[in-house]
Amino acid sequence: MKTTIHAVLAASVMATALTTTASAQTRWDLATGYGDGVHHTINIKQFAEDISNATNGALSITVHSGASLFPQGEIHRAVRTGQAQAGELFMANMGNSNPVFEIDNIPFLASDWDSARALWEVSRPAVEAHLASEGIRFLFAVPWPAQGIYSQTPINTIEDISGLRMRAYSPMTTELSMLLNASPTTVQTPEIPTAFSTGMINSMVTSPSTGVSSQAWDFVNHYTDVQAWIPKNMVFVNERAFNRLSADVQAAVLEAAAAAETRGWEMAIAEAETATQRLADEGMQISTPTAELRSALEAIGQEMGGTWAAKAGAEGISILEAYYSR
Ligand code: PCA
Repeated sequence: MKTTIHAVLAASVMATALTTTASAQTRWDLATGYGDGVHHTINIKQFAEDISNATNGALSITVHSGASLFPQGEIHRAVRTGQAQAGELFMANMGNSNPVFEIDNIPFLASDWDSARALWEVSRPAVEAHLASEGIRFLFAVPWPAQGIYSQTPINTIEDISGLRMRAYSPMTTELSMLLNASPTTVQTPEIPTAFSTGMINSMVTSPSTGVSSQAWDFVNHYTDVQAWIPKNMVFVNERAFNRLSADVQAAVLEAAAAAETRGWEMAIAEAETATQRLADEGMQISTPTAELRSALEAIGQEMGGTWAAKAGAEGISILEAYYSR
């Protein structure tokens, strides 16, 4: 009889232990608007896998790519309200919350990798603080390769852009397009092929990565590699969801985030070359901008920088000062 009671007790203790282990397993959904082929999504999937391995599965993150859980325009709200625990967003898409998120969309402010890193270093604390004020914890940011112009005809001067129906992906690209006397239409990456094939757009400014993922060669023949700016995507998590994790799991998330940021920058740098080569292999004409085009675009960049600084106020000015005095 005694043994039986012991056996029953042991069994119930074990059952409790198992339940505890099972309930310690947390599942997060991570929403992104970008497809599986781009380096951002590949990197995020690796991030999720690193966390699962480091925590023995205590935190498992499902990556919902290609806007399959939320469209790009809803990811910020979804993470803020906890409908999705985590998300990835093009940083400048949060320009309505604060202009600081748009700093990496100013043409020619930081258009090589070293400058982009320096700009990120000085703007990161403000980005983190603004997200924190909304109950969102920043995890990591990864760039796109520098942005160039896709068009059906060669772009030698700024006048060649005038009148084009140009895709925009953010308020800053809309502003740029208007300053170029083109007509902007906002189109998210999954809709690029349809926007071209229906004639809604006949040109765009984006990276070689997005040119490849949208198979730009089906619609345009020219890529002018102006390297105008290096924008970033950021990955973030609802702060309450993060706080519910044990200290060990939190540490694993932060460690995987730091690794993802380092890896993501390396992937973007490699991608700038391989994706540009792919555009050429698919028959596109790749050209560097003429001096005339470059200086006209730089003048527009200056103007946009001034508009941005006026919007961003003291915080923006101090970030720019820190950037210029590096
Ligand atoms: N690709 C994204 C953002 C910047 C980029 O290179 C897009 O075109 O929407």
